[in-house]
Amino acid sequence: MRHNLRVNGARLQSRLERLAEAGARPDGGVNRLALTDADRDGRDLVVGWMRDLGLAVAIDAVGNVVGLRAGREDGPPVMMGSHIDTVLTGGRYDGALGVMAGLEVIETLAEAGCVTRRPLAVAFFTNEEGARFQPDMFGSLVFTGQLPLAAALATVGVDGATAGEELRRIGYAGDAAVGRPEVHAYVELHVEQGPTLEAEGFVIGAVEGVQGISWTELTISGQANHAGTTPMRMRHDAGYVAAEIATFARRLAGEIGGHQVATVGALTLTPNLVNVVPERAVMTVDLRNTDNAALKDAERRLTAFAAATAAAEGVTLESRTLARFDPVPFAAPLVARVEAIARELDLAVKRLPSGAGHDAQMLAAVCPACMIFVPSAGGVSHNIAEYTASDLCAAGADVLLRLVTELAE
Ligand code: HGY
Ligand code: MN
Ligand code: MN
Ligand code: MN
Repeated sequence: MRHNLRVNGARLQSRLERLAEAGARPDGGVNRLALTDADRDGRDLVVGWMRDLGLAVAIDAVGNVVGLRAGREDGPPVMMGSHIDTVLTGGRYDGALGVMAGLEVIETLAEAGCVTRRPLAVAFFTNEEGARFQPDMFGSLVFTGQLPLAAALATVGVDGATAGEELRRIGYAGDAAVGRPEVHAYVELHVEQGPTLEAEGFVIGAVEGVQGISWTELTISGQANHAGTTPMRMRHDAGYVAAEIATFARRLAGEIGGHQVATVGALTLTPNLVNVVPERAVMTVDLRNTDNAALKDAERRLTAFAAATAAAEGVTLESRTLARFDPVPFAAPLVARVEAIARELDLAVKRLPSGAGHDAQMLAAVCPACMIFVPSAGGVSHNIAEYTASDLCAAGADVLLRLVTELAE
């Protein structure tokens, strides 16, 4: 369907602001950790908007929510979506933009009296962030048959809560009868969360794929001892080994170069007291690279260093994989259409990989999938200062509108 429709940027902005009130932090950020009360408040708000737009809302047994708009014909929908859960120090765009833009596309088409041949859907997937429950993206993993439902429901979060119980507690345990619907194609609008588009003066990112992601939890067990009386040669200092591993990870990323990144985001010492040699350290290591071979090399080198350092200090080391995803390419014809549509709309567009994980990488296993990026101010995300100007959000939503109406004919 050829059209010159444009979204209503002010309405899109207003929904983004309204959703940001669910889990609003006093410092202006957003904290909607998966399956918390704030997540429930956000879910209730979005489901209400879906119903106001006349969408048929289905909630599956892992809490994924899909709003469906009938087409002129039946059949698998063209789906837009993302997530509405956030990290603890989140902003108002990561995930939310893709879902709010999907609603805006539906409303723009409804106002214009346009009914596409194929049905359209707007979805948000449970626990994209993985900040509370790992692995991340377990909602879209279940939705695409890549993780058993039981495994997701049994997941125990960093706070000791069980995902299945939390889903029931917030009223989103859904309906086991809601299976895994077929999807004709999936398009996700998302903020870049990195510096490239803004730094190079582009408005739209035609995302070629998502880099590989490796999340590991290391538990280091040594011996608590007196900080003053214990000679250095007699220590089994779990905190020291954790610090060595963190420093090694940082150096390793520099040595490997390219897109390699390494992050020790969580580190807990026990007993965490000024005058006690730490007996235990629990830490996470996040390694990513667009090049899977290089990522595997980084994993091997980090594992070897951690084992050698632990042995030398006389501490034990246990390793647990929290998530491991190979790089995922998006459908080349769709990436090309994102690029071409951006140009038709006179929006400067650049092809680039995604540094962050996204639900689109899971949908890519079951249908042609792609992503549209818009710039992040200062390249900042997973930070309360996350910001993307409303005209850039609207530009991304215009590309989404045009692409999905094309795919739905
Ligand atoms: O970590 C990620 O890339 C995503 O935000 N869950
Ligand atoms: Mn996201
Ligand atoms: Mn995120
Ligand atoms: Mn993400």
